[in-house]
Amino acid sequence: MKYDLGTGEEKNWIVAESSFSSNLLGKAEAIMSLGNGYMGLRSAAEEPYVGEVRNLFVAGTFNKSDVMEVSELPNAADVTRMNIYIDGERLDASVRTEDYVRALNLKTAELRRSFIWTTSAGKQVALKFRRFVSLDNLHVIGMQMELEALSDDVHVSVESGVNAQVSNSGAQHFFEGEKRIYDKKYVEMVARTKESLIDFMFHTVHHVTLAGSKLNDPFMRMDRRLIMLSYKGTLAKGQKFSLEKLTTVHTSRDKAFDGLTLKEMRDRALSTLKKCAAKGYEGLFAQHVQAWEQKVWKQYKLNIESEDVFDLLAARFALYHLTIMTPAHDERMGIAAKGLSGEGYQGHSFWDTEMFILPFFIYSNPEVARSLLIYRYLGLEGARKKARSNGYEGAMYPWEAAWPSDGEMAQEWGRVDIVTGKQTKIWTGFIEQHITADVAFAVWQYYKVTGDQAFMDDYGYEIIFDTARFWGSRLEWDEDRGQYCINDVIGPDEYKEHVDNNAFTNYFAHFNMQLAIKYYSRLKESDSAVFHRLNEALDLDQAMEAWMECIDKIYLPQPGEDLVIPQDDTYLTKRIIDLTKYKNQTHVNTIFEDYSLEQLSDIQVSKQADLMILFYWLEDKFTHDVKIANYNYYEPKTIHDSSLSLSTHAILANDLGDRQLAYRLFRQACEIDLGPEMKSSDLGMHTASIGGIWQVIVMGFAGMRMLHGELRMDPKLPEHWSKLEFMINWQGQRLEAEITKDRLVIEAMDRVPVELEVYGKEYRFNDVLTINLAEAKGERD
Ligand code: IFM
Repeated sequence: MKYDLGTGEEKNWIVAESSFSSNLLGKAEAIMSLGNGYMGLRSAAEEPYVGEVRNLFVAGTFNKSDVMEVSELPNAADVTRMNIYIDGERLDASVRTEDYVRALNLKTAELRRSFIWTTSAGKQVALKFRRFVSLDNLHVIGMQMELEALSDDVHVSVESGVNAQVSNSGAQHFFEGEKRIYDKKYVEMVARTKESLIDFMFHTVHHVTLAGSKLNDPFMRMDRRLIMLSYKGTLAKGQKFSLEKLTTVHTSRDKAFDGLTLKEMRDRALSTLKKCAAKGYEGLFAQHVQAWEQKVWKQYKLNIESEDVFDLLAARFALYHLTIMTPAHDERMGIAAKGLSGEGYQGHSFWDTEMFILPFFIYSNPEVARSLLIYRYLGLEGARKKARSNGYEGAMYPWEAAWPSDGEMAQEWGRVDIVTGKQTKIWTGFIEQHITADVAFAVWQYYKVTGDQAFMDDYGYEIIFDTARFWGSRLEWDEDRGQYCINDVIGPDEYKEHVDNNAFTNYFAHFNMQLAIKYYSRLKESDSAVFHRLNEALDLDQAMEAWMECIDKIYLPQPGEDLVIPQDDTYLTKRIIDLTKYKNQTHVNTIFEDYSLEQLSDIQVSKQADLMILFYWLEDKFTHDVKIANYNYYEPKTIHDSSLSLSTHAILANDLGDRQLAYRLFRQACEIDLGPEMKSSDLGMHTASIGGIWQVIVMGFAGMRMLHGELRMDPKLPEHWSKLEFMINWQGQRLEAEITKDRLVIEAMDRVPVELEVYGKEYRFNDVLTINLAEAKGERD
């Protein structure tokens, strides 16, 4: 991949590849994917290749392809494929290609591809492709193709339309739908998902010119799940064939279509397409670029001045993907672990959202954070269902969530066990339970940072109470310890299954119950309508008694003599092996070439941050020395096989004072998707890691944190950064910060007083605060 192709205005905005390899298609398809949160379009080339993955996902349109499968986002019809022939020979960029460049411009969210191709008979053409998925009108996909003849007498044939002959790795989600072409140009394809019965409507129109003259009356072809129009003509040297293709995608899940008949939806969708056709690619693109400027680049205002251009590009890459992965338009939808960029994890939401992505939105765009938390509120239905079916009370959030009412969506069978040759059972959906406390924690964070009381009254308290009810019923009394334990779980470190008292889980469950106790007391005292409503619905008086009985008796693993906290009851008793080979691996999961998951359970090896994430989020519960001792103990045993690991370790390393290591880990976190490992993103983007990049920059290097409701900033920029600029929202007000080597300047944009702690000293300001960092640090030390 190339990150230095952008020059002038485009400097640090271009993610590109400068050669074509048909063996390594997945990387560019995923990291250059386009989208707007409503839909995500993987950037497969127009002309098809073996091994490509052509995906178009529409958020929230989950469907179950058969009874043995879990609900997943169906791969919608392919509107980008074109069959391109030059003198009857199929275009194939893997041979006789020069000057190949495929580039994603992060600023304009446009994908461009250009190259020169020579046919086997020696005729040459220059091709240029452009594509965007509009952030202005979420239903629109714009495409352009231009072919210039570099030889004389070049015969061009291009077939383009809507191809619904697609599947999710073979699973077919759609009934064959109705197909229609209006006025020989407006293509319409309708398809309905087989189980969830969601109607999809695809509308496409082409505008084609040959040597400047419009080409009408294409040859029209309809086949099973396919509509294709073909345009042909002959070009003299220097003449051009241009094709503009505009597509709209709508579904019956669209809120704007609520209550409409299929006919009405189709008519509306078709009329949207006609309006788009009147604006053309350039008109629609200009509106799209404007939307990116306003809603993303101006809104988030993130800037890094660094000796290494990669740092700023990586930050922008993160903002780009955070925008396109997030269904901000609809609170019934969550963020998928791979966003809308690949089939991995089937479009399901994990704790990745609450712990890795949501902090970005809480601080940068609270409205979106609110919508993502309402998704969890709506998910209480599925969470209660899961609790009941497991014999617990309250709300037990699914490890993998799809449509809010679905409940648990995790698959049951996974990779091959190299010892038995059978598929390994995936236990996460049954016993990775910390997600329930993670959701409650996220609600609390949102509340403390935004002060959004209406959200708490309408949604937040209910989540906190009902998750605490779950933990109340989940705790098990341990006679020997004389304490309540949480047995048989998987903690964040998924290489340890069926463990008792995973420290992260226990501390978070405790935190969740403590919150419930605090809010119960506060609400009861207020004697408010909210209290009475929730008390009646959830029997809080009784739950409170149970919480009070347990809260001080929950077992919270403590540091031993060496200050090491046991990650779970047995971790420290397991054997230690030399992990050098796996620590130095170039791609993840190589340990499974030597060990089965069951065997890993007996080794002190961790997949990802576990205690470290506990130290990060509940920082005041542990001393600096304890954090250091545990970092030194566990990091060497952590092989970062999960993309969720590196960003947390980078923040911790920075907190603990190792700035070089922190930067190195930050860089590695950025390279999970942007790095040289060409297969890492095949199944889609690592969205948690993308959220983690923002966290390392703002919560790590800028040292911005909220503790006990107080705002703090302890900057520790990497040595080679001369400036960091960013914004956050704090208690409803936008703050804009600039950190240089020696100064912190922070401005309260609404001129409302803010209290801020910097290196242990309290400041209060309501306009612009300037702090000399060396002095402030000196005073503290
Ligand atoms: O949620 C993560 C988990 O922590 C590690 N395995 C992948 C999941 C989805 O990203």
